Amino acid sequence: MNGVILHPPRSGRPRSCDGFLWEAVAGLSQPQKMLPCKFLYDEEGSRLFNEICELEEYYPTRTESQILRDNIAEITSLIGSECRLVEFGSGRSLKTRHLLAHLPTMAGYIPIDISGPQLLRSAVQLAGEFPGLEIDPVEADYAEITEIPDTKQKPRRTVAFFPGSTVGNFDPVAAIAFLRRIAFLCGSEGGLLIGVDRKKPKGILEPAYNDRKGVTAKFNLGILARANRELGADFDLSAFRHHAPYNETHGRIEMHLVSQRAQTAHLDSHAFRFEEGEYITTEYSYKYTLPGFAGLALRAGFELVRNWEDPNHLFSVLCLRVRDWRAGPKGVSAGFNGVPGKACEAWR
Ligand code: AVI
Repeated sequence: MNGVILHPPRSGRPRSCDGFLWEAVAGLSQPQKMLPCKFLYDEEGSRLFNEICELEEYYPTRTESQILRDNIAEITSLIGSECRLVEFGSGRSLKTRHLLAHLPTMAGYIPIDISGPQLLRSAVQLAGEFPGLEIDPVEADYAEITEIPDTKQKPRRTVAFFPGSTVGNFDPVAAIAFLRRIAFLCGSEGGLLIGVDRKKPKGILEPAYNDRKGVTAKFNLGILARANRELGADFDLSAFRHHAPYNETHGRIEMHLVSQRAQTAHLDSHAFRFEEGEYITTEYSYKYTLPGFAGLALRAGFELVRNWEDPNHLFSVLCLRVRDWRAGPKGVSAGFNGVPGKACEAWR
């Protein structure tokens, strides 16, 4: 097959930014003030996150890429031919290139990302690099996706790709619900290739989220700048400081914005009072042991097929197989856009 098959980005609704105001108000009204991490990723936030991925202290990106490179033959043979590859939170699709270059034949590639401009740029670039590959980008909050576009060629199976340990940004209960959604969307014969950051000493974790150049700090403070710009809030950015400690009890990095003095910030008609030292939680990044994550995946309807890791056990790439897609995520099966399991039946 020759020629570029690039569809214009579809806009999957609802888009998370539609709810920024009420989610920010709801989050800041809780006893422990919080802002959902998805709002860190506007265009500037996505750019800063790309910069984070290249920092010396931030080991996950390069470690995962190396694992993919070192094991690409086995990984792609487990995925097999004629698959529809769906990437949740595709960003620049950098790691995906290893897969696309080695997968024998594919039904299509469906990148899903919340940042429209980045999604389009990256899809156009990929279309140039992989002529003949059907690319069907979806601009959406991947956590809320309820259907996957059909590809022209009927896929033998659907495989989800969820790299970067982004699953760690969900709390474990939400992670199970999200993986269930993936199992449901992929259907029987479906698979999941997922990157998972492993539990490790604080001495490695904390520098990764508190880098010397201050890029992560800028990324974190960006959520307040965005609230000021888009919602008319009046956060004083110089009066908040980035801090990201590892909480060993919960096995997670917590990104905080710590108020440097007693102050009040206004958003819409609401006033939010901060004491000195009080903080807003902007992100959790959970770390897992291998049995811990395999157990979580099992509860979501997946079974572990294979684990690849680096020699220092910093990071894992797991291949999982759908064993129960029927459970479905709460709230999706009833309102699914089409008949639940319709596509799956066709692959039997
Ligand atoms: C996107 N996600 C997997 C990153 C992480 O490591 O949790 C987000 C991040 N936040 C600060 N640095 C990186």
